[in-house]
This record gives sequence, C-alpha cells and structure tokens, in this order.
Amino acid sequence: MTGLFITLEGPEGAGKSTNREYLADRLRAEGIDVLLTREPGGTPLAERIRELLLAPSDEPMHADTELLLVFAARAQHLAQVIRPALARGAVVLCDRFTDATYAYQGGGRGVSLQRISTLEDFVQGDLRPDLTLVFDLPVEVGLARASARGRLDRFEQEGRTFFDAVRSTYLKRADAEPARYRLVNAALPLSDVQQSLNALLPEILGLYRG
Ligand code: Z5A
Repeated sequence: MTGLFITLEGPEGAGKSTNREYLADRLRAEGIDVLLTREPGGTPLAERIRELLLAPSDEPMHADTELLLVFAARAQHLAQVIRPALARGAVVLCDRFTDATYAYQGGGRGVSLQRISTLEDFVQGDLRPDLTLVFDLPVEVGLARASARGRLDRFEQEGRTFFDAVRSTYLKRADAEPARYRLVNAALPLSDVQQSLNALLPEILGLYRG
C-alpha cells in the first residue's frame, strides 16, 4: 500500500503549523492514519540539525553549508519517518519540504536551482509530494505574525528583499505546476482559511483512495 504525501508551504507566519493540525483532525475523522511532521526536523537527529539551522550565530553560515544541512536533515527524515509512513499507507502531512529549499536557499540565498535539483534527485530519488498546499500571504502580514511571537530565528532576521524572493519563488513554482500545487489565501481570518481547507478535502480523499 502506498500512502499520500502532502506538504504545507509558504512564508513565515502563514499559518502552516496551525492548519496542519486542523487538516490532520479532518482526515483522522475519516478513519485515515495521518502522520504529522515537519522540516527541517522530524527525527531526533534531524531536529538537532534544525537547531543548527535556526540558531542565530556570530559566524555567518555559508549558503552551501545551509543547503547541505537542509538536505542532510531531509535524508534522515525520509529514511526514518516519511518513507516508512508512506509504505504503511499513511497520509503524511509535512510542514515544509523541498519547495522551501527552492524558496529560501534558491530564491532567498541565490543558490542555483540546478544545484538544488541535483541534491533533490540524490536525496529523494523520484519521491516528490503528491500535493503541496501553499499558504500565501503578503510578506508584511506574515512577518508581523512571526514577530508577535518574540525572538526571531536566523531566517526571520533576514530583510524584506529575502522574503519577497521567498514568496515569489513559491508563487512561480505553483504557477508552473498547477497539478501539484493548491494556493490557500492565508491572509484571511483563520475560519476562512479552514473553509478553504474543507473545500480541498474531497480532492485529498480522492487522491488517497484512488
Ligand atoms: N527552511 C529552509 O530554509 N529550507 C528548507 O528546505 C526548509 C526550511 C524545510 C523553519 O521553518 C525555517 O526553516 C523557515 C525556513 C527554513 N524559516 N523561517 N523562519 P518553520 O516552518 O519552523 O518556520 P516558520 O515558517 O517561521 O514557521 P511559523 O512562523 O511558525 O509559520 P507558520 O507555521 O506558517 O505559522 P503558525 O505558527 O501556524 O502561525 C503563526 C502565528 O500566526 C500564530 O500566532 C498563529 O496563531 C497566527 N495565525 C495563523 N493563522 C492566522 C490567521 N489566518 N489569521 C491570524 N493569525 C493567524
């Protein structure tokens, strides 16, 4: 049996974490085995790599170091958590995955897309998400939500140009492959965002049940 791999993407403060719980509850109510996870992270070792990636530091992290750490965490996460869950037939709901690498390391840091794509093939083989929900919202709205939480992580300390590039990379990727991406207007009040997710449920159930 093969499960369904759904990723949640978008800039900071878009509501991915809030809404992945909501979506998981809706799917579980249908009797489906749901695995909730996140990147970078998802295993004890990958969570340690996450700490390295997010902690502000006096030593600037080279863009290649960042890229390789992201994929190192992903290799571990795939082997320990994602592939076994898909193999047992679960729906995997993952808060960020390789689209975030294209958006943050590609768009934000300016790493070449070819280099990311080479690592994507190396680490993932032919595994790609079946469906990607992009929670989209104006950069200033997301940043205001993120800063309301207090201390900013290493990415959240970046400037406006970085976040504009992140958002526009997500939108370009969604536009280029409409079969895989669904855009969710994350600037709306939470109840409206959740209605958009309800509207996507029949499609998700259809994909899962084939
Ligand atoms: N990163 C990378 O560079 N390369 C990669 O390949 C990967 C990741 C995988 C950590 O990710 C960082 O790793 C990330 C990119 C980088 N950059 N940063 N920072 P993360 O997902 O853990 O970090 P995040 O995007 O900053 O998470 P977040 O700010 O927590 O965003 P969120 O999960 O989308 O939002 P949330 O926690 O659900 O909601 C944020 C707040 O807004 C919270 O107070 C909510 O109650 C509120 N909220 C949510 N929805 C609404 C609505 N609709 N209205 C009003 N308020 C709302």
